[in-house]
Amino acid sequence: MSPTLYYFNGQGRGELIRLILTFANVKFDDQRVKSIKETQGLSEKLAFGQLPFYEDNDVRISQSYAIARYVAKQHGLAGSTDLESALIDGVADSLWDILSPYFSSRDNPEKLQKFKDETIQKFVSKLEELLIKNGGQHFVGKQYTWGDIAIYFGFEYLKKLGFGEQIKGYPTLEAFALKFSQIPQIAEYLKNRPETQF
Ligand SMILES: N[C@@H](CCC(=O)N[C@@H](CS)C(=O)NCC(=O)O)C(=O)O
Repeated sequence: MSPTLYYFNGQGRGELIRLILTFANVKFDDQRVKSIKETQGLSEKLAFGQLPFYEDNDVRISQSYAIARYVAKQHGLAGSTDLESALIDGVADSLWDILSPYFSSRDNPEKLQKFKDETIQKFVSKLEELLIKNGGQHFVGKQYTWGDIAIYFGFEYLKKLGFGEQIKGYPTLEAFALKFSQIPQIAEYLKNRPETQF
């Protein structure tokens, strides 16, 4: 049986996992649930009562980064040395250093302005620098890793959340994102991905 990823009908904490599985050409059941409670048998399986949740036969994993790292490791996308893996983790962690401040400030106009004017620039300019320093194609090493996929997701997600203007002027990141989106299995996935609210 193919693995199943349970998440809500949105990108949020689930999309990075969907992209890693897609990049690795893994057929998976993309279960987009309306509610945890209303999905029969789901809530008893969740270690922390939250989604995303990944199930592959008797393997059950909660927490988005635990799932992402697990599937990335299975498909050779998590580095080939301990140091490379740590550097990839660092890149991937920066994704939620950008996104968490958005989710905690979106209902507070003053904080949201700070997010727009400072937080985005701070991280995105560093990511542009890091990418250039490593040759412009990948954040760590010479091939795609889940760190690259995390930043691709974050860069595009910021546009979806309405911050397209704030991430203009980073040509290396823009070219990197475009190239990733044109990988055949990713292009196919993006073409068929449902339009969602978040
Ligand atoms: N640290 C967790 C956070 C998971 C999380 O916040 N999940 C939210 C959706 S994005 C959820 O399941 N909310 C429903 C609930 O808490 O009942 C992860 O990365 O997986």
